[in-house]
Amino acid sequence: MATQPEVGVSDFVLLDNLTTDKFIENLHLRFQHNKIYTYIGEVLVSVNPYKTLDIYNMQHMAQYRGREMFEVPPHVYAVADACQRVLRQQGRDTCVLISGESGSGKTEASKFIMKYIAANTTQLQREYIDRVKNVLIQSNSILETFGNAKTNRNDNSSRFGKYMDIHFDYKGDPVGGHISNYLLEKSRVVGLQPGERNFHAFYQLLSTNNAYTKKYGLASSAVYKILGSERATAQDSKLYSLTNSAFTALGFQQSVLDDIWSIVAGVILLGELDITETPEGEVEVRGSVSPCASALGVTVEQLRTAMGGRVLAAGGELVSKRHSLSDANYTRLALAKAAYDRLFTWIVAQINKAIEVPRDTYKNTLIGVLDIYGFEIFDTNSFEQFCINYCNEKLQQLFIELVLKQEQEEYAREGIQWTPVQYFNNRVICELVDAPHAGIIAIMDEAALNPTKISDKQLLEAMDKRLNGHKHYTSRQLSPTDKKLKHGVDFRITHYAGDVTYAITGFMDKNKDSLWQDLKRLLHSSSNRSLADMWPEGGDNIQKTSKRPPSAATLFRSSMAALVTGLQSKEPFYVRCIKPNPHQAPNTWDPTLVKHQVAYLGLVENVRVRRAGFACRVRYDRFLKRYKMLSQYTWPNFRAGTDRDAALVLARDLRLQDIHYGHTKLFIRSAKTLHSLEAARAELIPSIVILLQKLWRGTI
Ligand code: AOV
Ligand code: MG
Repeated sequence: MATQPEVGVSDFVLLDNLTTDKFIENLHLRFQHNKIYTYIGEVLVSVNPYKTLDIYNMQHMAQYRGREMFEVPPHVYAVADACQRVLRQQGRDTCVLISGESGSGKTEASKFIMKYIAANTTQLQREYIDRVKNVLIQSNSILETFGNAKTNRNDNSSRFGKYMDIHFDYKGDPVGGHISNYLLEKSRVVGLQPGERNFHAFYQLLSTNNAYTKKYGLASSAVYKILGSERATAQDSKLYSLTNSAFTALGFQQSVLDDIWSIVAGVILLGELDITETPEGEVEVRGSVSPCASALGVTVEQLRTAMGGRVLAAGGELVSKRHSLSDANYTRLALAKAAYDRLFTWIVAQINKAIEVPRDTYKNTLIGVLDIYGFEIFDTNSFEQFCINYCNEKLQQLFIELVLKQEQEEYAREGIQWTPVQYFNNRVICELVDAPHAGIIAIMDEAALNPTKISDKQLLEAMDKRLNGHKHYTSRQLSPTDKKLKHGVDFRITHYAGDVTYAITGFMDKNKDSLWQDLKRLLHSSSNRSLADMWPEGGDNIQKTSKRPPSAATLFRSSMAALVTGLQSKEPFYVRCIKPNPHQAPNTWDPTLVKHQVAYLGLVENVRVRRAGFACRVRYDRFLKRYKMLSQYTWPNFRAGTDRDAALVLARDLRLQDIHYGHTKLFIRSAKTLHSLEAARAELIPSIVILLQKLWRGTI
């Protein structure tokens, strides 16, 4: 592999006359030759091939083991190896940030990274390490079953955000991990866009005749409302058994599996409940009441009561309130969404129990892999897309801060000659969404707290008033001539990755995200032990006045802030994924689509910063400590000046090329120079050791 001729340049830094067109030309040329990976320094650009390439087997893995990134052709394995090397050699936490729009290959990249890490362990395998490796890999298939769905952009689209920490022991072997999940798109449970599917789990359950379909009277050939027009496929049936074996491998008991699949069946059946109104104005629940109640582990009576009305605690008294027909239907769907959403989070928690290790058993080093839903523009964009796209803004902001901004600031601080590279900083868009008291989330929360019920339309009016004049926000009220926006319904955010029009309908409700206490009590009372366990607050005293929980957007904002803080403390590696065409087709290149992504990901700016940048920067004292033995002028000590003077003498003696001297640090332009220094050091060290031993023994 390493001997194959290179196609184009394998690192964009080496491009002559850098322009966006030249950049894309190189990317395209390589794509045509199935070279889907190219570097910008240590940043990996990856183009989704939409076909199986023979570049991921064990031999390929072996080629990357312990090799510097520039020694071998670009590959996602090289990134994984670099991560592990930083961790092993420097004892530093690392993370891989994978970004790109929906369908660009993020989840696949994250899986290759995990696969590589799991395979790349030391020789002496211990049983529990094998178990951890297995769990890391297997957990993916469970998460995808319950958290992925077919969308119009991607047949296996992640509908949740995932950040996985893998913990390592002192030998650098994985000993455990932790998964954090972010905001599952639960509205999908009860509402699909045309051509899309619900979560894979539903179809997998229906794809075979199994104990659950039999028990709850479900049939693969039947049409179920929440599943849209899609049916289970042969692939679903294959995946159903894979999911179950993954559960078993993770140590889930059969009784827990029964609980899980029963909840999935219960959610399907909630979709089938037929709620009507009697001539007396009472709500009547018909249809699949009995199997639905059975699947959720409650009685028919309990289910009917929960749909028919609710009990409120008002001024110390309990008051019953009957539901209207629309309230009852709202309740039914809210219950389905909440039950599924909790199920997902609970499964993640159980997986974590299976892989978590006490802190004192690992060396406190870890690799984090972030695979989050990509930037989305659908025909209709709602609250979920708003959160997903905000999340992508935050990640882009992190990239800008760490790759584009800090690098340039450091050159300025160190007095290095430098022509600043212009780039678009999306901070202004992050603030449009999350600024305290002024951003969209704050305005939504204020509306949610208002004692009188605020409608979606009123929320939009409040946003228009407060955000009037913001360069990245508009609505029909603010731009009356913009016919693409529906008056009183739509608003548009000019995201870093493009304009997205959001329909305000449902924002208030989805943000409040409240579930009536009755429903929590219902689920907590379930004979399905796992389901009851998922809803501990259902056991609270109804009289207890609990504080209103934070809104969905506020929770999401806080979890994003915590995520970003966690990532900032680690040594980051980046994978920037590109989608070559919108049809999920192999060998197809859509120049406009690619150009758009290259532009918004800031890849050309990235090359400019990198090109003017340096492979290595190191404090003078550290540089000397490591390399002073390479020159007679600095070994064993340099007494004729400062550390900076010493470094200068050392670099001249070794004839190092393209070294720049900052105020406190030395900058080495090329990775090759760094490598040659390391090689020379490695060669000298044995003779120095012998020398020192002789000195100790007094033989010289
Ligand atoms: P995403 O994670 O970026 O989208 P995926 O990783 O799910 O995208 O990739 C989408 C599909 O592209 C996969 O199901 C594969 O069929 C194909 N694919 C991606 N990478 C490769 C590869 N390296 N080799 C072969 N096929 C690949 V989303 O989750 O929608 O943002 O929310
Ligand atoms: Mg994904």
